[in-house]
Amino acid sequence: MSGRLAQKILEGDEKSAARLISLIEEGEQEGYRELSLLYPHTGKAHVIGVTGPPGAGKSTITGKLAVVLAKEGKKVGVVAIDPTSMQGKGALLGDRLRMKDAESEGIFIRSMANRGYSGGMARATAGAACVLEALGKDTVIVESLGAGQAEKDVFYLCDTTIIVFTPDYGDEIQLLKAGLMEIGDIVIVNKGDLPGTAEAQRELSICASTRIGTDGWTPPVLVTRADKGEGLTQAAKAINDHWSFLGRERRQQKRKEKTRTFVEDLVKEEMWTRFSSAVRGDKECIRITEDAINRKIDPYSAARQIIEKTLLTIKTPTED
Ligand SMILES: Nc1nc2c(ncn2[C@@H]2O[C@H](COP(=O)(O)OP(=O)(O)OP(=O)(O)O)[C@@H](O)[C@H]2O)c(=O)[nH]1
Ligand SMILES: [Mg+2]
Repeated sequence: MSGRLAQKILEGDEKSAARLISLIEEGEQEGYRELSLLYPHTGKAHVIGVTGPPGAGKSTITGKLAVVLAKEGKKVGVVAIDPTSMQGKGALLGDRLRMKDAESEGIFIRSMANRGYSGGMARATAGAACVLEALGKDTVIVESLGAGQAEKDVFYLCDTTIIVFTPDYGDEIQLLKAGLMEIGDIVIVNKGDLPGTAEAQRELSICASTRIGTDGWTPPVLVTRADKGEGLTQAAKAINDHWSFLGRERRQQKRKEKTRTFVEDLVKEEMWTRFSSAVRGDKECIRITEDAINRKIDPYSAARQIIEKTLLTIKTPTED
């Protein structure tokens, strides 16, 4: 175990932090070894999630909020999961552009690719947040598209989650809205310059007041005009209020539950990875599946036979 990167990160070296995040993103075992050395140094930072539908203004809000919070004296780091980064570097540059104020303030920003796999994203994001904290950040903002379960998993890791909507969301977003409202601690109606803003705020306030799984916190519904930087001081205040509301006890409780879920998810993910690599190309497993296709056996028995056969042969992946 080298620990060289970990050591440099703890000394505040940003290049090493960027390097380690890349290793984690690529799923390299070496990255996880370094991360394990950082983990004991973390757990105190305020992790803030910013989510919502595509184009709602998440990056603009994230960049401007980062600046407001930094001006309050916080040490801010940003992780942005880019929904379109699979198409190349353009989108990452787009994020850069939207967060240029933050970047010029010296705020550490890291864009990560959304590789389209579930679970892996939460794993990489949690890792990146941990690296930023080890680097000395006390406030970490995570931006991600709030669409599928994988994206939602990312927010299991946040202390405060902000949901960004716009006044022009259509009916198709109703379900998404309901799902997102469950995890939101602060709701923002961005693009307050568009018609329908007051109505959207009213409607979302009703949703917020009936939030499921209520912990005594009613999510405030704020209006912003992020491109002009309007409303972000209030948003920062809401973030600070929520942090105070959580206090030590609620925060610990929330993290306890989230860490438990996260560990379970990692077990599921890793089990599945190991299981599928054991099954892949295995002649007997292929034969069992074919028997099910030809109705020689039923699919339930086929699945059981494959599991029983494979469990004995699953190996620990080699470290390098
Ligand atoms: N009219 C208006 N446009 C805004 C406002 N805030 C952001 N925008 C614009 O909306 C567009 C999308 O903003 P982003 O910040 O990239 O939105 P996003 O949610 O991060 O987008 P994705 O990450 O691609 O889902 C950009 O062109 C912004 O300039 C606003 O308050 N009003
Ligand atoms: Mg964005």
